[in-house]
Amino acid sequence: MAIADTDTRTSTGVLSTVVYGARPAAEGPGLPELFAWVDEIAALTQPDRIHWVDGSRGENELLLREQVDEGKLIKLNPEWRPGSYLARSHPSDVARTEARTFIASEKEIDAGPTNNWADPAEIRATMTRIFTGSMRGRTMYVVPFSMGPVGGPLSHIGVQITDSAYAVTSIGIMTRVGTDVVELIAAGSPWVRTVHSVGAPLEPGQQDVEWPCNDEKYIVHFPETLEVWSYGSGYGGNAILAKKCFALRIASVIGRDEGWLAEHMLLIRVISPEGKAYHVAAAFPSACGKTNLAMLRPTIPGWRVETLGDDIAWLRPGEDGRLWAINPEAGFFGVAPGTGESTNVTAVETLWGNTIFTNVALRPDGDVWWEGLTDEAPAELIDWEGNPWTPDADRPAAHPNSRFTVSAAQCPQIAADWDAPEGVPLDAILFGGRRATNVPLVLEATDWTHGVFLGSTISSERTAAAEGTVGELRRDPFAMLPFCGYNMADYFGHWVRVGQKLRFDRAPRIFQVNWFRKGTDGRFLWPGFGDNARVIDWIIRRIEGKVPAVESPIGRLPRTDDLNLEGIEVPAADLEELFAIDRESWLAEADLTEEFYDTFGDRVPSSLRAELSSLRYRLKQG
Ligand code: GTP
Ligand code: SPV
Ligand code: MN
Repeated sequence: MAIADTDTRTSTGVLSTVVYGARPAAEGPGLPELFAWVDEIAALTQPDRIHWVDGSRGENELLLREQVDEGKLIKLNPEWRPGSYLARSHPSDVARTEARTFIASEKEIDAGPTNNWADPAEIRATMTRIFTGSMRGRTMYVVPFSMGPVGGPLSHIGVQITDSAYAVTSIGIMTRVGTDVVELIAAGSPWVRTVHSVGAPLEPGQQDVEWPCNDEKYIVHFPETLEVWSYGSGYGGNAILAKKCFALRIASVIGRDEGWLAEHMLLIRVISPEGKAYHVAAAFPSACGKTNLAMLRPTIPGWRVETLGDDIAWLRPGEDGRLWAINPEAGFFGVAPGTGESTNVTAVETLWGNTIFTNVALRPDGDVWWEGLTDEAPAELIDWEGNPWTPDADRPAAHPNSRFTVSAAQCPQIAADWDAPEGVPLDAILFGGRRATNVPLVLEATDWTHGVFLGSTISSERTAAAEGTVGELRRDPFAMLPFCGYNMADYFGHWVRVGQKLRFDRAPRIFQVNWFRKGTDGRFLWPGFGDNARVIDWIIRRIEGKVPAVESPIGRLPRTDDLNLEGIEVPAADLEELFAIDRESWLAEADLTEEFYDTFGDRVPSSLRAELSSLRYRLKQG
């Protein structure tokens, strides 16, 4: 059934009625399959209505207005934050739920020890059971989307079925939604099927809640049939299935089979004082600084950064022997806390309007606030759970994983060609994590294989982006632990093989960085944020062959004199500590790496085992 809306924005000023939600009137051999699938899901989930999303502005406005009317979104004061909304989730539904995320590959070994495996036939039966009638009393939206520019050579398309209007409006920001995708499907392009239900059917007359969800949650991926089924959560990566579920878990499997890489990486263009452009991708775990680096404002004169992407990059070896990258997304789903004028002014400017905020605090004047937006908290707020809050409260006003959803095009330093279908050629890849100890500020790999070894050994302290104990150190190779759709040891091997397809003198150089090393007194040793440009500056001088590096057992380090520290005060002792290598701790890390590798049995590439042996050898040498 279609929804009629009265559109007052016609040029003549005359009221006209626009109808949204109708099945697209496309034609082509691919359509019967799409229509049959939608019918099949509707028969299973039994929604009251089906709404085909066309991605138009008018439709988006209608969906937002409906959510406000239903009490699911709060419209922010347009004087401060035009076109913007606040959503408050259920307190139990605030982050990705890794324990409830499954890879249902035919063979358990293909999911590997780092994923929760589910038997596809068994879990399909479970999905059929829990999705039966799960959309009763609700609208089922059909959202055709493209990851990457529609029809681009590196792009992939999919359809999400969902009973959450919040998800629809979020997907509208994060991906390219529209009828042109249906036309590609009609013409026979392959597409990924994703199904999402918050798992909260409404009985006739039953009052809906602000944030419907279910205590029982399932995020299930079928890599062989390119399907995602997500149940019970309305939040972030659990509900915007194009993001982690498709663009990382499913896409990593497609990439394995087709010879490319789907990565949890930001993507930037760095322009040197000489005007030369370099492209850098960086993989850091969730809430470890990707959005911040993606929007870097260098504190050293002459340097500029253009944003290309902040969370996901798809990398493909080109005919020219270089590694080409696109950002498949169209928006940012960024961490709010810690985002402020002094840390990420670009993000603050990006969020001027047209933004959906989730789980941040509400100001009395109808604007939003979160920890770190300003140095001082407003005297009065409504916290993320809807309760009155004052600065003397002993809890944060915004949830630590509260986020903003905003179009990439709104970023003031977005690259003019950020959505170029062919992408950009990479000059450097950075791997990082949140490490209070051991890992130096920056380290250069000796070659591709050593770089892959570094990526495979990344550990990071847990953050609020997923359920679990914040601060606990865990392995997060390539920042992909929660996002790799297949056996991670095979994934390491795939990285090695992709390197072999690149021309050795054109492959991106690989570095490890750590903005989070702390002194014994618990404070960060490195100022971070805009000053991270100083590290990028060294990296680019290395690429240009302009500075020598110091060999160390773990990789190549800068001579401290080569770091541009003009204008900042980093005490000499801090600088020394930032690069200190404690052989005993590194030998202990090597033991842990071996233990980690052993969990994969004999599937870890022998070249990485060899890297581990050489590392130990170098560490034991005087
Ligand atoms: P996801 O969206 O979860 O993938 O996170 P992300 O990797 O994009 O992390 P983001 O840039 O949002 O940063 C997360 C937190 O780390 C924020 O609170 C930032 O303020 C903080 N952060 C980012 N960069 C730095 C840095 O250079 N130094 C320090 N100390 N903190 C940083
Ligand atoms: C992350 O956790 O890495 C995110 C947020 O980017 S989510 O989309 O919820 O996965
Ligand atoms: Mn992320």
